[in-house]
Amino acid sequence: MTDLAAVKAALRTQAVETPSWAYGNSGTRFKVFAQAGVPRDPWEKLQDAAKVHEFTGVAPTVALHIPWDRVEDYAALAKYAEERGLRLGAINSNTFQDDDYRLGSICHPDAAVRRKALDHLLECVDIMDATGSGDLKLWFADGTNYPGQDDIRARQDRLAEGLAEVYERLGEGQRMLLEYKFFEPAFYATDVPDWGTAYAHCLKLGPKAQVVVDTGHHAPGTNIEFIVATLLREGRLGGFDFNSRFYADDDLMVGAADPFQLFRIMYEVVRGGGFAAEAGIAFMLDQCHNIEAKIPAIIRSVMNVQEATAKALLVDRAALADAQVAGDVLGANAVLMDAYNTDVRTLVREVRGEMGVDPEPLAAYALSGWAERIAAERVGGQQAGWGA
Ligand code: PSV
Ligand code: MN
Ligand code: MN
Repeated sequence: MTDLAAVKAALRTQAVETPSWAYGNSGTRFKVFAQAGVPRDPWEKLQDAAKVHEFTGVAPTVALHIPWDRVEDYAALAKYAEERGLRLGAINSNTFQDDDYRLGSICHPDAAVRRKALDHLLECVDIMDATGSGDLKLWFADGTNYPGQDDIRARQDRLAEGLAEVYERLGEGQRMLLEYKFFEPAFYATDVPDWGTAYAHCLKLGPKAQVVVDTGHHAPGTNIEFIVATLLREGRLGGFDFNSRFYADDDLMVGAADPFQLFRIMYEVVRGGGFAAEAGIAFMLDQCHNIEAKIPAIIRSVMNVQEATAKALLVDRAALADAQVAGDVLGANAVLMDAYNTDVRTLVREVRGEMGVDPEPLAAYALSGWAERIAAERVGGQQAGWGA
């Protein structure tokens, strides 16, 4: 039997980080459909993030992306967040948008370009100092399009050298979260294509270097929960970039394409002790809402993570262990499926009520008038920056 009070208590401690870029306009390389009321600057993104937190109760931090969220005074931005019940979360670097990065950033064959990229990463750590953020999130677009284009091994050496310099700069309570992605924008060889490569670099760097699992960055059929279990077991799972994919890096709402996969991932998190605050796992969204309304889509995503977590917490671990030890294949599978097939919507409504949050976040948001207000007040919304 699962202890329902304990499940609810755990759910009340949940924290999902929303990405600043999800609040802005985004699209594909074919078209960016501008929406009314989207934020015009990082301050307005925080206003919207505060609404997501207000109506869900479990989205207290916001990830920034530099330079998309560049401001004069980052301490002031952190204070602005605090005044709205938020904190600034991971600082995401951007070494992929300048012309200089055509052949890569910290793996580039030219030392001058590598220096430029590294200076940007170091600047991101300066920003972390000002905002109080604990995580530097690194995703590199580096790679090659053709066999022979550059030396695969030399690029790994440059990567290791660059990461080591950034690692050295990290202060007390700061971490480096290294993201991997199997392809795109490079199509022949990506320099950090998989968790093994990310893990190998992190292992060399030290304990402040951790792997981040973006759920959209794997080949079809990849068993992501196995990766999660393995990284957790090795003490190297730094966090998640949650989203859904049907084909490539779709960045659709988490839990939309495959809620069962999200449940399986969350089960391994719970199983591996990763849900406890002390584990320090960052549960971030990395999404773009191209055609749907942004704030409701982010609220829905947070709810999807919450529901998957509730189901994962509901797994009767003792019964599962008994069935596993007994070699009861069908019985063990049934225990897991029982939890997955449980309708947890009433449970999470109750949890919200206990937290002083409206049990129906989407309806409450719709009634709040915020969407109408920002549509009237904000003219000329900002593009997320990541338009493709
Ligand atoms: C690009 O693939 C990407 O989607 C990565 O997942 C990053 O986390 C994100 O952009 C923001 O830089
Ligand atoms: Mn990501
Ligand atoms: Mn991505």
